[in-house]
Amino acid sequence: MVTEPASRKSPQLYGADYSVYVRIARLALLEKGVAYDLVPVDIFAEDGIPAAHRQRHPFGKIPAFEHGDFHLYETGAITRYVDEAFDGPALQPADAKTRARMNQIISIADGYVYPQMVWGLYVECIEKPKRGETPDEGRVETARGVARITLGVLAGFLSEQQWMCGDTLTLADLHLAPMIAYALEVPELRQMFAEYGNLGDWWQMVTALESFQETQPSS
Ligand SMILES: N[C@@H](CCC(=O)N[C@@H](CS)C(=O)NCC(=O)O)C(=O)O
Repeated sequence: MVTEPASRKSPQLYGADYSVYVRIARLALLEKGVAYDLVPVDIFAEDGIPAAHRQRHPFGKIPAFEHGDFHLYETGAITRYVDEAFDGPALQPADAKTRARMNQIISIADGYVYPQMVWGLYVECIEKPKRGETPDEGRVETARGVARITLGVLAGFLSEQQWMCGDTLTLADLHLAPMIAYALEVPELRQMFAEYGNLGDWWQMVTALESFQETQPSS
């Protein structure tokens, strides 16, 4: 976590460190070497979403982002902006086909990994029992099926390369990482994941990133 307040011109990221999407934005900022302030917002607070946050994000989600007088929400837009507006290593492939692949993987993460592997498996199988609630078996069964397809697809993208889009880290890896971190807390997902050696190799590289270690959720 960034502990020292960054300068006023530095970007402000509004959110909480447990959030998958806030972590994706933080990973991109850290990989670019951009100093930023993480401004705490708890959208699950008992008294509801703070009014000031609704101004920043009309849909009441996190993260929201500010760079000077430029305001932005939606994580994919934030990470692409961070990559393009700041110096540092490029996090998007220059080649049209590889960039399209990166965007495809980000869509797969948003469309299938987050709803099914985070909500359908992690929340149902880990979070709900912790709260004394019973998992919805139908929901878990659907999520299981999508997870199987997703892991096969991701392993396919990794064949013959280290990162999702070639030999360098891109926004696709950063978008998937916080989602996979929650999903791997589910024992049956860990078993499915272990069937693909290249996914395991990729995960080792992801978890070795300083940015990944620095953004571990605090609870
Ligand atoms: N499409 C949004 C999704 C953001 C999102 O779903 N954030 C979650 C936290 S990881 C959230 O704010 N959830 C609160 C809610 O759904 O009420 C993005 O890309 O930023």
